[in-house]
Amino acid sequence: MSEAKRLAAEKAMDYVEDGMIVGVGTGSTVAYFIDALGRDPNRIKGAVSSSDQSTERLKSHGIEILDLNSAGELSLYVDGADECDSHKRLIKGGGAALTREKIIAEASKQFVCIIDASKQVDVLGKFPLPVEVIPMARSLVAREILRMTGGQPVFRMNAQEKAVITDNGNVILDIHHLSIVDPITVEAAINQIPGVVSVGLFARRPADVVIVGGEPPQVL
Ligand code: ABF
Repeated sequence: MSEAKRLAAEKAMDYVEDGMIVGVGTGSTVAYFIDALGRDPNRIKGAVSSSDQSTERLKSHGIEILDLNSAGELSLYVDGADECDSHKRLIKGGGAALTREKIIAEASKQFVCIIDASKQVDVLGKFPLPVEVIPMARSLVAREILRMTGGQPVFRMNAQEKAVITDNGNVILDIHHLSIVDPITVEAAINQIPGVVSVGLFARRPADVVIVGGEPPQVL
């Protein structure tokens, strides 16, 4: 799949204009996009990054990192996704960067989502839905989500069996066994639970353009 990811990332370069500040997501597909930006790092004014991981890669190419508060509204945000439905609604957060990704998506006029075909689904929810949670609220949020959705919350651990800690110092619950037929309602309901920082459903603010990598790439 990595060739498809690379092809989607290359196609996203069509949306980059000289002098732009580009919002940059996280993940292996976005890594190809960062490398493409890095071929001519001075073409853009800089990037607003969604994660420490992307920040490092952008810096390694000599691309300036800008603060969203000073950048204002962005013209373009490019990011990957874990699942995408036919309405361009997404599940994101497999890389634990969902909160910053959501902030940048909201701050951007155009959100271009780059995926390979394996991410396309009819109904969202097969990929466990990530929810970023304030550590002290973990059990409360897990109980509420179970009651509300019937989905099974799992506390995300790393390979060393330690809690995954986000760039914001919080933890992640992954909600398994969901079939999300009304993503806007589910997004709003989970967001209402005290202790939830953000939910990895991008339904209220979906992608504007989806590029599915292939020969040729498909632009939806
Ligand atoms: C991030 O990277 C996400 O929100 C999503 O979890 C993931 C997609 O990863 P990849 O491009 O590595 O498949 O943007």
